[in-house]
Amino acid sequence: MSIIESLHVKGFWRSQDLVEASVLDLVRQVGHVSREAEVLEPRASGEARDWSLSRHYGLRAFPWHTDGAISRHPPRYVALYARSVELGGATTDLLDVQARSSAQFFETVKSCVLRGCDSVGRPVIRRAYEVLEGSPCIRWDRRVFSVDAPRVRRAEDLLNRLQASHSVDWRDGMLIIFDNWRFLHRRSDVRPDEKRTLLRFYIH
Ligand SMILES: O=C(O)CCC(=O)C(=O)O
Ligand SMILES: [Fe+2]
Repeated sequence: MSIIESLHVKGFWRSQDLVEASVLDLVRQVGHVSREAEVLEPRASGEARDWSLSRHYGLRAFPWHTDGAISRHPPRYVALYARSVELGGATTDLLDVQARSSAQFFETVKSCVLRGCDSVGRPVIRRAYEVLEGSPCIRWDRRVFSVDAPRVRRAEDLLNRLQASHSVDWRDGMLIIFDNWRFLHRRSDVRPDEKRTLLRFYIH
């Protein structure tokens, strides 16, 4: 199955033993890459960029979220490449909202309205589910959006009971690409001395 077919059918594609120089070409087969790769490294919250997940969670686990959840048009695909990782280090989990086991969560999310604030404190309201360009798109990020509304809290409770659809044990040279409109993802906690450098591309 080609990368595109795999992403359309399974929403997920992975490969390994790739040299970094080959990654951009692969990622560009999927769509438009909007900016340079971001370098993701674990940081204690006091040392992290504003608005990053590390700023909020530091080395602790990042809970289930989608990337760019606050944006009107979140990136369709996210590619993560392991530039340099330690074996047995933090994992990245993925959750397919279209999986049968996610059905109750997905149904609940469909009617959730998310209220939060952008990076300069302006109020933002977004639907947790909408159809964009003919495809279902979910948004979730409780760092940005409050979980006070009963329906949102219920969705969060259901979410926290679900098992990951995939768990990525990183090795140098691994690349994963996933549909950020269909999958939530999370990171486990990171040891304080753990070296872990991933590259991230947003694909539209
Ligand atoms: O480091 C990871 O495994 C994922 C990081 C992530 O999801 C993020 O920074 O948005
Ligand atoms: Fe993320």
